[in-house]
Amino acid sequence: MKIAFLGLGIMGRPMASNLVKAGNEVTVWNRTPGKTVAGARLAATPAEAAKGAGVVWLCVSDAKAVEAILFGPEGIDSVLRAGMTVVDSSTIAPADSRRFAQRITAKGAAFVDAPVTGGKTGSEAAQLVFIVGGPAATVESLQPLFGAMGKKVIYFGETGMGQAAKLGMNLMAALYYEAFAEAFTLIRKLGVGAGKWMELIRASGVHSALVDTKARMALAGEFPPNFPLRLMHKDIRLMLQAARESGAKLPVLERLEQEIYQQAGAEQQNLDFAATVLVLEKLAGTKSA
Ligand code: NA7
Repeated sequence: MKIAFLGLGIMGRPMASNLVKAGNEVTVWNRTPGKTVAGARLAATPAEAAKGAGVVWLCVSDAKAVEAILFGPEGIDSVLRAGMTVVDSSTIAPADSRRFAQRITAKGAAFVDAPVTGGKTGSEAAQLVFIVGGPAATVESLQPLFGAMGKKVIYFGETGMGQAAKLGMNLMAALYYEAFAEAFTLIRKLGVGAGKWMELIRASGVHSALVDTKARMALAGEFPPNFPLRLMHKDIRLMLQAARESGAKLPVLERLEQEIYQQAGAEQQNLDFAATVLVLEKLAGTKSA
């Protein structure tokens, strides 16, 4: 299969690499030059990468980036043709996804929203979970490519529904981690040994894979980005926007955004979102390990 992969960030680069390893003919492009993928051809523009491809896969920061790649001066718009499929694995607002899909389908091409969960480690190990919306037959035709990059595909129906489901899941991740981070801050103030306390957490019903991974970061005081804080903040803004538009009330998330994410320093933006514990530690006058 001829595939164009656009966006070689933390998530995109290993995804493109796994498509190459599965035997696909892959052409890659990244806004900032210098990033490559072994076995893939490198293109100078999104349009050049997409020319002649059956599938164009995107994984970039936000809706502005997606829009630039699709419809900007060097965007794929000029080479779109009937039979082509555009898949977007960026996390953006469901409404933006639907807006982009309309313009792409007007040209006879198909659009699928397929945000992912699994972070850097999941992407590198081809263990991503794809959270998908779009035409069922098109989604079905993508199964071999999903299989090359991930372990599971969950289909949520029409365009934008993958994004909607992803926002709900990330909302839980943000709040769930915050529950850990506040408890962690408190027990350390109370003089409980954090390592010992984790023994209790792992033996109890509040244990989870997410807490386990992030707790290791908090205990070490090191936060290598599996999912960067700046991108979780972007997603929280998307959740709050979706809540306003749909009439949902998310009072705890609103406070998390204002009191934690807005307070994180510039030096924390590229760390994993587990670094939000540093904001709590600053407020409490404690310090990470
Ligand atoms: P990263 O590692 O921050 O990578 C972001 C990618 O998006 C990277 O390739 C950027 O190119 C690209 N980007 C950002 N803005 C633009 C614009 N305006 N035009 C073109 N390309 C752009 O993010 P992740 O890989 O962790 O995450 C990607 C998505 O998956 C995101 O939506 C997450 O929430 C989930 P650069 O190298 O900076 O030139």
